[in-house]
Amino acid sequence: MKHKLELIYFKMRALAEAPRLLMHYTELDYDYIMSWDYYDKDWSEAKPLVPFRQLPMLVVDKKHEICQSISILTFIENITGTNITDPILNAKANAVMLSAQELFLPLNPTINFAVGDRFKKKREDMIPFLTSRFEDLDRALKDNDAKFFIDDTPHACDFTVFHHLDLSKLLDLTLLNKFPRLEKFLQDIMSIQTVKSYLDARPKLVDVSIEPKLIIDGVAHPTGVKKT
Ligand SMILES: N[C@@H](CCC(=O)N[C@@H](CS)C(=O)NCC(=O)O)C(=O)O
Repeated sequence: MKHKLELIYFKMRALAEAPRLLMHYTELDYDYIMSWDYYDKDWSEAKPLVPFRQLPMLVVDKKHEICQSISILTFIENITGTNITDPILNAKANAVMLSAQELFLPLNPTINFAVGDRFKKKREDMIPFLTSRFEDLDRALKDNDAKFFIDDTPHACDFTVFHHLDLSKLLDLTLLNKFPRLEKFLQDIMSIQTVKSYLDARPKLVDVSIEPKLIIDGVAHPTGVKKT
């Protein structure tokens, strides 16, 4: 059954990214809608209307509101048949996904919003944590001996890892140098044609640490929850 899918979010490269990557990989049609266009309200007024008062949210068939990025990913896997049915492998995939998701804070807000000395301080503070988590992810890939974290096709956990590793390059381009297996993983994801097309077309995130902006349809918009 084909569903109508509307992904509601903001001007940020953060938690909507893995769901978008998975939807492009599985070639699912969806509309990406800014919260102010969906609700026709500022975020402060829209927030109380969202079931868990944060975004992203996936609206299915104009009726079902699915919050929490991981629930959105799980739903997409289930409707596209890319879910992992083996309970052990499914649990292992979840461990990878949740371990990557823990990188959200402080990585994503720092890249999308922090500037100047605040950016530098946050970068310095988080590098030990990022490095240690990268070691774990690197080991998980090596131990697994497959192209991706579970097998030779990417799943939600792979796109979650991809998003955070990819974002870390905007924090410090050299961070992943010590992890050639993770770099290879990034290349393998980026070389999937449907994913590559999305990555090439998505809004570019520029002026990180100075005045972060997304280039949407050729226009630079400050990152954030406000209509510009
Ligand atoms: N655990 C949630 C976190 C969602 C979240 O932190 N959303 C942020 C943007 S990335 C948000 O809605 N910020 C606006 C607010 O909290 O008012 C998920 O994975 O979806």
